[in-house]
Amino acid sequence: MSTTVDPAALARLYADHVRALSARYAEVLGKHGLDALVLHAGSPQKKSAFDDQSWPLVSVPHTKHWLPLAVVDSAVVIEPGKQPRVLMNVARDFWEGPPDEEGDHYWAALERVEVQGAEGVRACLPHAAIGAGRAAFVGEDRARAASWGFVDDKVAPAAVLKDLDALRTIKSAYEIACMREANRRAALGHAATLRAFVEAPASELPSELELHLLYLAATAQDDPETPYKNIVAQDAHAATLHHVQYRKRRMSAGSLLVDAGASYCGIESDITRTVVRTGARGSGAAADLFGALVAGLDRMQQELCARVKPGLPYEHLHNQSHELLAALLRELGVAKASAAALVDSGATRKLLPHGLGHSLGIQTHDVGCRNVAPEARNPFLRNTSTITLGQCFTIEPGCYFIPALLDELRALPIAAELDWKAIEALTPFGGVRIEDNLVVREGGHENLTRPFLS
Ligand SMILES: [Mn+2]
Repeated sequence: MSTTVDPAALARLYADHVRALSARYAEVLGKHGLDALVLHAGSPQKKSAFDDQSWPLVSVPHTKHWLPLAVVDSAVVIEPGKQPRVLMNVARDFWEGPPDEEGDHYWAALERVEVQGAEGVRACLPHAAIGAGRAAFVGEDRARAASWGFVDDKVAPAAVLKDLDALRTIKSAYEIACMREANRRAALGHAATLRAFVEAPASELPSELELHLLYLAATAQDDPETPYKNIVAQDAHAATLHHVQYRKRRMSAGSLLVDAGASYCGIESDITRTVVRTGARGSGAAADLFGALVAGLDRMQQELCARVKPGLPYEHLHNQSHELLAALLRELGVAKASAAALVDSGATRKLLPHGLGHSLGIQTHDVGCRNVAPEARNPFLRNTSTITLGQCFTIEPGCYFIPALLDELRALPIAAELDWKAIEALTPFGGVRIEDNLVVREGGHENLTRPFLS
């Protein structure tokens, strides 16, 4: 796929990224008495012990902090004072070819050494540091670590990993530029998919599978390359938060929820939009009510984004999302109880069971922002950090009609103050989620999604 990123600017940003990351790695190494870190790209994972197929390699995320390196038995070697070295495994048999590399801006800042297999990597490792117990292996293949000479307590030491995770919560200008491009690409997929669904005549509605394939085509991604399995859910399927079992047959399809992203240079986006067919294409008053819910959630999402600023605990924003949802339910006539009662009774949490969002970057659910447990009423919240300059995270409020949770809602005393006719009319549409990707700026934020997708 073509890119709008200027290659010269990207190379400059990348050089700065590597310089800053090298300094921060050097601090972590010093703290733990280490002279070197070996970041392993990964080993193939068998799909089943009973056949010979492996999953596509998902590289150990720590290598992606430097570069996307989805090449089996390659490694990045970090030694303070030396240029970071990529030991690139170029051994090939006649069954498989090399992966397609996007971008060549890496090689002005990193040293590239081509090696043959795991044995070739071993020959290039810092043996003195490994032998003296002053080097650690970062990866999940403990057998490979042993074969490279690492003793047990130098294989993925938890204290080192925790400090490396902390480095990932603040994004460099390079990572933000990549995330912006990942948002631009994902937006192409969302626009194509939502348009195909909303504009189709009733007799030619695309199926979930057709919409999933359309998204892949519009973003030029193969299914295993997407940051996470696309969620493409029509009607009641949208009440399954991670619906990935795409129906091949057409559904009656009043509503469509698409939660899907894209990657650029290993940095990911994660976007959700929900639409409903209304008016002449819709199914009457229920579709119109659901349309009002979608529009209300969209306003609410933008209000929450507007409140993002450094110093605010993310969990406060999460709690505010419940207050705003309660107000919206009252506005739509779905609830008569006070907003405070709807929140305090737990009613809003039956309709919005997941967290407001999560850190984003190398991984869709990136690490380092849940170092303390959330309040008991927010068990699934993945971000309990204090909002900090340079963090990237999602803001993704929703409202769902999940049969099992509606049963629990019906059992609460506050159920008498809900309009169950309206809830029953909305249930066949499944639910709504609206999700953007934000970077925290001085006094506020930059929305990386909205410039490309309303
Ligand atoms: Mn998300």
